[in-house]
Amino acid sequence: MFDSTVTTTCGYCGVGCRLEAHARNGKVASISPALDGPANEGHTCLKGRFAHQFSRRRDRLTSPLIKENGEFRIATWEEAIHRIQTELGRIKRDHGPDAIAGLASSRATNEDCYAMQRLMRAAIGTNNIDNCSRVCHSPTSFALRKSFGLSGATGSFSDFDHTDATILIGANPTEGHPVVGARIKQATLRGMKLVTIDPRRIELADYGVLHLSPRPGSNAAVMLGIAHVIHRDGLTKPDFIEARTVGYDTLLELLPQYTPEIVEEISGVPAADITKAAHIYGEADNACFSWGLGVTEHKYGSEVVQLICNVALMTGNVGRAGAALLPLRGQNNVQGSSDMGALPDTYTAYRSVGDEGTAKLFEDEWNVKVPREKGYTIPQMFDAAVAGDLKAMYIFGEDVAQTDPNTAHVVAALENLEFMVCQDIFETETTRYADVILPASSFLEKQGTFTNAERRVQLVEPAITPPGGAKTDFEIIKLVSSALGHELPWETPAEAMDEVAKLTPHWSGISHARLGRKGLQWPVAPDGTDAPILYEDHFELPGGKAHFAALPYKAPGDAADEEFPLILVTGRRLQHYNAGTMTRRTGNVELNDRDYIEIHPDDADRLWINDGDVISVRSRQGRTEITAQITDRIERGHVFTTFHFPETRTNLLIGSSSDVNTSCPEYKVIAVDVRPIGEEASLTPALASA
Ligand SMILES: Nc1nc2c(c(=O)[nH]1)N[C@H]1C(S)=C(S)[C@@H](COP(=O)(O)OP(=O)(O)OC[C@H]3O[C@@H](n4cnc5c(=O)[nH]c(N)nc54)[C@H](O)[C@@H]3O)O[C@H]1N2
Ligand SMILES: Nc1nc2c(c(=O)[nH]1)N[C@H]1C(S)=C(S)[C@@H](COP(=O)(O)OP(=O)(O)OC[C@H]3O[C@@H](n4cnc5c(=O)[nH]c(N)nc54)[C@H](O)[C@@H]3O)O[C@H]1N2
Ligand code: SF4
Ligand SMILES: [Mo]
Repeated sequence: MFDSTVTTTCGYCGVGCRLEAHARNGKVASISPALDGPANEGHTCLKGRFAHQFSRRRDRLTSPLIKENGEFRIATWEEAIHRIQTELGRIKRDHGPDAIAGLASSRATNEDCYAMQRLMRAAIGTNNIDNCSRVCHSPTSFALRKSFGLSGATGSFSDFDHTDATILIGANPTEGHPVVGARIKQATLRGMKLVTIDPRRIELADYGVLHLSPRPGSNAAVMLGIAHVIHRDGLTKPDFIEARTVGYDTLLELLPQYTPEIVEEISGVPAADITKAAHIYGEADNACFSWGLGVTEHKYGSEVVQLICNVALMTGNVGRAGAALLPLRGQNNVQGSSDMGALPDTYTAYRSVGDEGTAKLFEDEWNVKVPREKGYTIPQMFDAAVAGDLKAMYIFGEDVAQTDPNTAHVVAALENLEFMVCQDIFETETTRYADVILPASSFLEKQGTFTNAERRVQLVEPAITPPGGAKTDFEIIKLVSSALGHELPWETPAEAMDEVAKLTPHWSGISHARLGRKGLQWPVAPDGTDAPILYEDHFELPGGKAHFAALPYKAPGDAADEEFPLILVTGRRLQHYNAGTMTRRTGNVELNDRDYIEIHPDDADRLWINDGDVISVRSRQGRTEITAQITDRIERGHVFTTFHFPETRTNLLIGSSSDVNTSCPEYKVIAVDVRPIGEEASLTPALASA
């Protein structure tokens, strides 16, 4: 019935489901779950299983495009590469390498991202390279490194199968990570006590023993309140604290200020519920934490992750099966793109670009001089482009004009560049501003590896070939690098991974041949032993000890007032994926064909809004129009929407407030004014007002 079947890894979310992709007549005919996939154990969600028709859509990019007199025309690969060589060469000569910046795609493979950062560092000569983790879980990465040492989950999804209690905060896995969502449901049926913390009553709240609805941006107070009760009621593990941590005393000085009553005032969560949550977690033999963007995409997102780590350390819930911290990383390879050094301040495995030994290691391998100064983060790139300091960008697999905050600012930045290259599988909001568009390959058409949210490096295999004249990302990056004068010496992605293994201690035991059907969780020793559980006997910080962080609650960057009385939270829905370039081109669009904004029945009544009305949403930053959905899953005073459809331009509403340590945007707290259209007639249109 099928011409061929390959076992591969899903290219949507960070769960990393293993899939069997069946092809017929050069197309993907169907996809089924791999029964032995360690993260999915025979399950998938509707994206992994059914959302593959995008791969042969007529509007796939199948040849390079070059902009001439404002219009794109079809070009040959030679013309496109020549144009890139000439323009980037000129800009580097005239303005220096730091006038050029690149983005690596967290949707693409480790090998693609490793090649991209080498291109930027070795062929161009700049550390101006970043990836989508910046707007997603960079706060998680920062905090886990500060508290424990390594940038990754401390355990595996299987920890949910034998833990006694889990606090799930700021994540909605039945929509964002459905296979993990189902695993959490199963765990509750077996008796695991689940506490959900989310301003919205997410589906999993119905499976838990307790649901807390904090005001958006008040997670820090909730975590400090839980720590307060754990200490006050003697639920700590003093032996663990003594033997394996430092800094507890400073935390203790802070905790008296966070009684459950004070936390209730800040967060709106009843004091009794704070106490109850602390007891559920603190009394369990083994307990887990899991979190998502409701924690990270805030002004103090990285600090909240440190406060979560505190609670785990106080109770000794780290370094054992069933006692894990499991951030639900977003894109299929956002863990990997960062591990590969596609970041402005680190090489592979988060080793600093300023570290002489590390820089020398790469210089010797690549035979070029590399810069020691940190490069621009994504928001710094846009600021520099607006200021005229950044002249060119090479954007690989990221739709910044739709997904980054403050769309008007992003568009101004892209318009101000002298030259821009986009490498994608479709034309997007971002490719409009490109000078050259390079047609690339989706996860169904290439070979390499993705690293999931459990640090598991898994193989990706092509089920079909790239359409028309499209090439794999790996081939394209090699072509561009070579045109810029730096040959990437690998024939295959497997050879690129061998270079990573050679230069990266935690990856030294990884090779494509060794990954097999189940992958390996880094760190992997030279003999191939991997690490499902981190920190069993020491933390990866000086002295082997974990660090408590004494960080007080601080108010979020935006707040409701008379002019903007409601708080908008943005996030995701099951049927669509981020920019939606892929899922909007599949049957999923029949299930959900637009963004809509959730509003509580009382607010809707008060504002004269009916279910299904297209309403006006205005923030301090901009304005847009979205269809209303009336639901009591959301609290009074809050509204919720997504960013999956370009027509909505949700991110016109988002300002520039961001995490204090990592500049992850505050996508989750935006004060807005919402009203029926018509009352708005006198206001200026969206882009103009932004
Ligand atoms: N179907 C689908 N799946 C996806 C994606 C997709 O677009 N669609 N995207 C992928 C990506 S890139 C990512 S990063 C993940 C994201 O997965 P999640 O982290 O689950 O994503 P969100 O829906 O953005 O936000 C999670 C929850 O945070 C809550 N929240 C907001 N503010 C606060 C707060 O102050 N406190 C608390 N406690 N909660 C708050 C929101 O109400 C929301 O329910 O999903 C991945 N999977
Ligand atoms: N308002 C609001 N905005 C948000 C968020 C939010 O919660 N609220 N969440 C943020 C988060 S967590 C994230 S991760 C970002 C995601 O933002 P993006 O990274 O921009 O979104 P994606 O849809 O994941 O994909 C990016 C692009 O990669 C292309 N692509 C997919 N696969 C490949 C491939 O193999 N090769 C190439 N070359 N291209 C490929 C797609 O066509 C798409 O254009 O959005 C952020 N934006
Ligand atoms: S849960 Fe995530 S990895 Fe698994 S099939 Fe769905 S989108 Fe793919
Ligand atoms: Mo993400």
